[in-house]
Amino acid sequence: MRNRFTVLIIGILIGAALIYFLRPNPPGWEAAQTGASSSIVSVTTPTATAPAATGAATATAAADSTLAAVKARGYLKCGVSQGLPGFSNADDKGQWAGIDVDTCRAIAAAIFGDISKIRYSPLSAKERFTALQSGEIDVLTRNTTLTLTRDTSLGFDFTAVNYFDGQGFLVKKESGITDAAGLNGATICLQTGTTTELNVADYFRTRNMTYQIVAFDRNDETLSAYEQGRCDALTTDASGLYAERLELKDPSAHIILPELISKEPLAVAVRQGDDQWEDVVRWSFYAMLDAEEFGLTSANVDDAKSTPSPEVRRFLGLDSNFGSMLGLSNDWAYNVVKLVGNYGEIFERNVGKESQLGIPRGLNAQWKRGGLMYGMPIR
Ligand SMILES: N[C@@H](CCC(=O)N[C@@H](CS)C(=O)NCC(=O)O)C(=O)O
Repeated sequence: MRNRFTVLIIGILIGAALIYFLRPNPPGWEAAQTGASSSIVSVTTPTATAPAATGAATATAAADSTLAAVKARGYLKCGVSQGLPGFSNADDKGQWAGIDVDTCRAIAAAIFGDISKIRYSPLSAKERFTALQSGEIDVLTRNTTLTLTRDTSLGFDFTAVNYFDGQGFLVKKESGITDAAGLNGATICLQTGTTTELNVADYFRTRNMTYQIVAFDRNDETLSAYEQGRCDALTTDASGLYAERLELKDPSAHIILPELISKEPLAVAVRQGDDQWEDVVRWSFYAMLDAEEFGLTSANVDDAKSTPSPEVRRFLGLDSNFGSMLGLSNDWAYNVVKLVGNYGEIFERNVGKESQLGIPRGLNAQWKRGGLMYGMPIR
């Protein structure tokens, strides 16, 4: 009887222990979970109200902030092309110019009030994405088309579209080809690592046209292959075709076909997960769009400081603290306009009527003039 009672007691104790240890949330589970999530929050979200963070976590948070890193380094690192007139191109003295270069300068103007504080990394189409992923550059301002795949699978976020484009074809006049239908059976030169190959495949297949691709890693190789007659047509963004044509021995011997076969919204990319940096990059560009809408230019922005217009005064940082909301000084937008100009200015001098490319504003006109350029409200 006593033995049976002892066995029963031991059995009850073992059962209770099993129930306790095998329950879904074992001891220490809650503490471990809380600890893990709070340390992630404190590392990636360095706000004044974040949960008590350790010194180490705070240091990591500061290092993770691209804006803090750029300020501490003293210059901005922009990824640009290896040479595409109108977008990013260096002259003999190594001076960069182009609409992408000015987009990069706008960010440096907003941060430092100084557009010399920039290092440019010339990147091929293939190299550009790893350069951004690895941290070699802070921002990619390199005629890069915003697509769902690039947005979701590369670890990037696209900020603003700085040029709305579409893909076209360049052919020799003597070929007698005057439209894309005339390309049936053609050999087409293009650059690898670009959106162009898939667009060509889609376009030709849906029209039951045959074609052959000749692809190169570098732009100069692609262009010389076209010039040497290794292909019947060169394809890329229409803006690129205007630029490439100028590099040929006799530009007037080549025509751009009328069809655009795709949408190529060229946008500025940053690494995903740094919202503050994304904001700085996006609003630096919007400042140029808003300036154009306000009629502010690099030449008149100083006079505008005496304007009674409340929205212009806020834009210039006279009666606002938008700069500190972005982690910048309150004259950030003034510096963008003063040192770089408004969007119309950068368009015309780089790719528009004041440039050799002579591209009309088209889709890149202000929304009030039938285009797609729409500055988000700075208020
Ligand atoms: N927008 C397209 C094409 C971009 C692209 O790389 N285009 C070539 C041909 S215009 C280029 O910029 N080459 C200049 C270079 O590689 O430096 C994309 O994002 O894939």
